[in-house]
Amino acid sequence: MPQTAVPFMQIRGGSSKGVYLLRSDLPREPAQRHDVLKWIMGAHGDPRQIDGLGGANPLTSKIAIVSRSERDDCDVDFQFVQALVGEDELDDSPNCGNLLAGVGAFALESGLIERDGPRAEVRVFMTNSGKRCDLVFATEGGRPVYEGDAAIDGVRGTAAPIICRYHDLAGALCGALLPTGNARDEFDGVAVTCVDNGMPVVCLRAEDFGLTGRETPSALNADDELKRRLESIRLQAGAAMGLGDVADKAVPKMCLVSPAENGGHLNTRTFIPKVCHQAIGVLGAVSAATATLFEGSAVGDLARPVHGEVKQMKIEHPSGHFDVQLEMDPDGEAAAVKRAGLLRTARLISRGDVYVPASVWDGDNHD
Ligand code: NQM
Repeated sequence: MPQTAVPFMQIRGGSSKGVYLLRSDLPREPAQRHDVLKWIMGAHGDPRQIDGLGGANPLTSKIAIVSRSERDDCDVDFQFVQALVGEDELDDSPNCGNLLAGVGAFALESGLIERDGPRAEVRVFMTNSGKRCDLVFATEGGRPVYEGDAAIDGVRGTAAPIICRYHDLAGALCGALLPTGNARDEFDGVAVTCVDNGMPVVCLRAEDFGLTGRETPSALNADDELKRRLESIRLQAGAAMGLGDVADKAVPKMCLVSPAENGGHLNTRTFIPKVCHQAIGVLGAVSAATATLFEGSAVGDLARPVHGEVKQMKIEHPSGHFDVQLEMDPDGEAAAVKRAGLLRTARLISRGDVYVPASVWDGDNHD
């Protein structure tokens, strides 16, 4: 039996890379779709993902599923799926602000939507979080412009800017900005602040683990005792955040915080959740910044204070810094962020067909 061809694009979205698919090109039935996605990525537990398109790292083992939105206030729906490296599992609970950056380009390139003029605004409904983000970027002849002068950490050179305007991030996955109900909790005797401002993140003090917070990701990845302690706290914090048993989930992320040293507001080393990020995730950065703003936060005193209703915060990470603009809600709970503005770039890398065995899917039963 011949294999089944599934059209795909591979796009660098922000500082991640993913396989972008139209929902209508995938099986309608969820269990079969799940199977097909695993085959597309080669995500059957092999950490090298040798039999698929996955890149053998959490940042390159990502999937975006896009469809036309039925909502009046959005143009397209975006579902993010993380193929867990080395595990025979997919996790569609978290969102990804990096892959999101490529969704507008994919929607135009695939003909899902059309835009005229020099600038497109694409309103994206993020199905993982039930929240909206508007992407604004340059276009020419109805296609995205990729070249430009915007630089983001974790990506060489420059590219055309994509402005990402997030709406209502608070409690995106856990239902509350402070999912445990507290600005500070303690697990295994370590003080933490658990926040969900677009991404569930547990913030800890690097010094509580005998670290400066400036260690390289490879040094931290080689520290088995640190990883064991973080995972023990993560399992307890995840349950306390209402996420249930998180052993096989990509959230919550674990963020070690220390004082900034390069003019920023705070310095971070983030585990996503078992491997240290070379930079920091987009929504992870928004949540980590927010964690420092609460009265009584476990990491508040490590951050340089910022004042005003619109807070520009510079989050340092292993390969540079990430600028977050937080527009605070003056009527909301302390540290409620009304809108977050972020700069990303994206680039179409390849497009074509990816093949799955016909015994897994014969190509029928799609929308
Ligand atoms: O936090 C890494 C990334 C991410 C996710 C991760 C992301 C986000 O760098 O919004 O972008 O936390 O797994 O792509």
